Amino acid sequence: MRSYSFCMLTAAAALLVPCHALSCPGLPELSNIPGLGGLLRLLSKNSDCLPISPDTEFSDVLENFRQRLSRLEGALTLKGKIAKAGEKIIASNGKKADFSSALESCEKTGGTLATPMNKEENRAILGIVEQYNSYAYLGIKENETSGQFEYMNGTPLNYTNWYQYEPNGKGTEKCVEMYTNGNWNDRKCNLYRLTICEF
Ligand SMILES: *[C@@H]1O[C@H](CO)[C@@H](O)[C@H](O)[C@H]1NC(C)=O
Ligand SMILES: *[C@@H]1O[C@H](CO)[C@@H](O)[C@H](O)[C@H]1NC(C)=O
Ligand SMILES: [Ca+2]
Repeated sequence: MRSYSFCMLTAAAALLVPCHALSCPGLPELSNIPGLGGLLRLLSKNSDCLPISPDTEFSDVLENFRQRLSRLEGALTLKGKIAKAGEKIIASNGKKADFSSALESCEKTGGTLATPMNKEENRAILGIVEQYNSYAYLGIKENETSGQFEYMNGTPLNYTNWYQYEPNGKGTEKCVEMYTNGNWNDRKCNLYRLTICEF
């Protein structure tokens, strides 16, 4: 059972990501929120997300909605509940889970496990790790055949922040956790770690 605030975060995040991402799997659930379904459908038809419709009333509504989301985002950021890094929004449901359950709960809400691809994103994820004072799994896995760590879609890493002498698991530690200092450690996948998603 996902919390209401986590769903709202997902809804907010969905409106802040580019339109092409609006067809992601978690979104049908959002259509059940009164008023939001229609708005999302309208947004996704509009390739550049701008209210170019001559219907000014609708663009007023949209503008108002965007401003409210922006304030909501500000409030949540201030409380350390979400973090922003470029286009990414990083958020946690505060639950600890093994790697596959954590990944699943992120994907169910239209995101994926937080995957730091540069210093700024690593810093944003670390902010959530610090907030909950708990290690978290990252969206990075060891390739079964090559033994190299890679993103969930199989592409090679272009940024790493390993702790000294890591990774050291050599095939026995196929997942990656973030320490409370932001460094990474390869680790077994069946431990309980904070779920942090990106949207
Ligand atoms: C790695 O690639 C991603 C996506 O292309 C990009 O957002 C990120 O900034 C890159 N990281 C570095 C350290 O160049
Ligand atoms: C593992 O790496 C090999 C070669 O680098 C690649 O062909 C293969 O698709 C990767 N496997 C997975 C599961 O990503
Ligand atoms: Ca290790």
